[in-house]
Amino acid sequence: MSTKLFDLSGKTALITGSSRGLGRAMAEGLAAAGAAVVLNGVDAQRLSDAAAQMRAQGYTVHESAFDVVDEAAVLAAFEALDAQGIEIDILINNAGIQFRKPLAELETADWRRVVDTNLTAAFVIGREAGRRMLTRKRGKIINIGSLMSGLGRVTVGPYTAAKAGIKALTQTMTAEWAEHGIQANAIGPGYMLTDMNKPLIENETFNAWVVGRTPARRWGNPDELVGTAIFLASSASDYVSGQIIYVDGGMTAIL
Ligand code: GCO
Repeated sequence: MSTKLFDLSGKTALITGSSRGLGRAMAEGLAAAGAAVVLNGVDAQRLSDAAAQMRAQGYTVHESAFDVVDEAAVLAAFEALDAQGIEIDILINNAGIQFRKPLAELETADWRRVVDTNLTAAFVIGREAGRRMLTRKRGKIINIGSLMSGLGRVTVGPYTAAKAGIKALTQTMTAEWAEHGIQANAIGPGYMLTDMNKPLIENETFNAWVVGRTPARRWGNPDELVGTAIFLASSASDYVSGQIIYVDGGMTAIL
């Protein structure tokens, strides 16, 4: 019984921003659990390389190269999936960027770029996937939030506003779609060893702060999100909606 609960065989998952980092780790994890995956990224070559590596592991992998902030490209990508008969059962809204600057120095254009990429895109892609899931009366949506979905930090204002919005968008998806068989939840990764965080990891003072502030006394590895992603993508979570699960070494649990 237990293993079947987490079996994703016969399901197809679209993971945005999945040619590297957290998205790639989750794509590998869902594929290992039996899902076919649709990889997404803006860099077609990097996407193709990632797809080839995953196919070499025996996984079923489709590629969909589009920039998540380009609404026309998103619509075209979903129409292409429709035309290929590829139904998205699981959506992971993972793609995101970071831009660190104090609010008083921040240009509005930079604010908009981060919010558009990290929040508005999750709405647009969530709407397109959700419309199709509603016709089938089933679907799983996993929005990737952050520690910043509930906590603030200096210099990451637009990222924080967007990730707090991700938590709220997840709750609205739940309010409107749970009765139609769609479960929408969020994952809040802690400080993970990713390219986006490279400047922080290499900063001795920041690194010491993360290690001291995190009960687990270490940064997280991207593959440590996989278990939570499989849980939220599988029938094991059919009565879980609108939640955010922090995978953060305990950081949000303590002062
Ligand atoms: C930062 C980091 C964080 C982490 C992550 C934490 O500058 O503080 O980029 O935002 O990346 O989002 O959940």
